Amino acid sequence: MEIWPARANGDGTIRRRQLSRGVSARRLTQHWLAGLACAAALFATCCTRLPDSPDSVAIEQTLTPEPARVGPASITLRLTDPGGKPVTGAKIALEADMSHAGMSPEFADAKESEPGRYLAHFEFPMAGDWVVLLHMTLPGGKKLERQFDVKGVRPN
Ligand SMILES: [Cu+2]
Repeated sequence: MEIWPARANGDGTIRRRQLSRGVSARRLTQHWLAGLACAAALFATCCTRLPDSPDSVAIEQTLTPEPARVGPASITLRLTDPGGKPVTGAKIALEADMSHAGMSPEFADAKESEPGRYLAHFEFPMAGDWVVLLHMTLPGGKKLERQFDVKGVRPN
């Protein structure tokens, strides 16, 4: 990932980059900082894209409609602990992004509809490839981040 030379350049440069990329440089920087903090932490307990460690939460997602198309969509997330028991009381925020310039991300919160099962409603405003990020806080305060691809969202 690109690292913005925030010290070397003025605000103007950052703002221009923000506009040209169509996403918030500040938000991306936060992601980057989170990643850095993550890397600095013990790898064994670290968050994203590592194979599930024994103490990690399994997440199963179901997207409807399937295949995805432009318009309203919903995602159901089932969180289970290593013993297969539902993980209740988690806070889950979704962020859906496209990679090209000029798109702003879509945000939604998932609500627990039954123990360990969380439902979020949001919208795909454009056809194409999306990435859905899950920002989760478990009841004990532990934070988890996951992402999954939603390729080829169809035009309506
Ligand atoms: Cu787009």
